[in-house]
Amino acid sequence: MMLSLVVFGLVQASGAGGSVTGILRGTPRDLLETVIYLAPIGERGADLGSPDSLLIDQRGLRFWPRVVMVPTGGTVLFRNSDPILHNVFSPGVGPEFDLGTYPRPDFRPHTFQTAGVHVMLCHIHPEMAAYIVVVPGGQAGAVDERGRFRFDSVPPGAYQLVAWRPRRVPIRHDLVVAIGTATSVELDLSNAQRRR
Ligand SMILES: [Cu+2]
Repeated sequence: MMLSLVVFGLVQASGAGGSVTGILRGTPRDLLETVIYLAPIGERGADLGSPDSLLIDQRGLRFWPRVVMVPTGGTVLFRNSDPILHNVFSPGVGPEFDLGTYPRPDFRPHTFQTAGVHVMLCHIHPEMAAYIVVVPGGQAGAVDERGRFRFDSVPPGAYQLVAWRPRRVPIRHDLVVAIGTATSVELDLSNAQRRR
């Protein structure tokens, strides 16, 4: 099973900054479902430019990957790779939408303008679910199979580091980045409370 969690990478504009590295402690299942991101506190974040689009596959009656993060304005392509029909719809954080029902190998895009956690579902298979975490002005990080993550060339400023996963209260950690600083953070996912 692929354990790389976040397939979205943001290319920072060149310039001096600091780095934030760390490790998430948790079970393999915890790590598989977690996205981590840096959200600027207060002032609007640096302009991230137009993000590349990102793919979520419907395969084996599952959305894959199940959790992804995009900045505001990011586009996700939803592809059907199963030999049966699937549908894609969101009951809505912000506008509700329905991309319709379509066969393999079709795909349809959706651009996410509203920050928040968007739940994606299939009308045909109620057990299918994916989560799109839309963050304004944020930086997405990738978590490897041992829980390590890294953000480089982070512009100076105050940030909140957030580890998010479905059905849990997000773990948040405030930090300040200055030019040339290297910040290291350890977050314990087992402390995250269940959310009803
Ligand atoms: Cu389906």
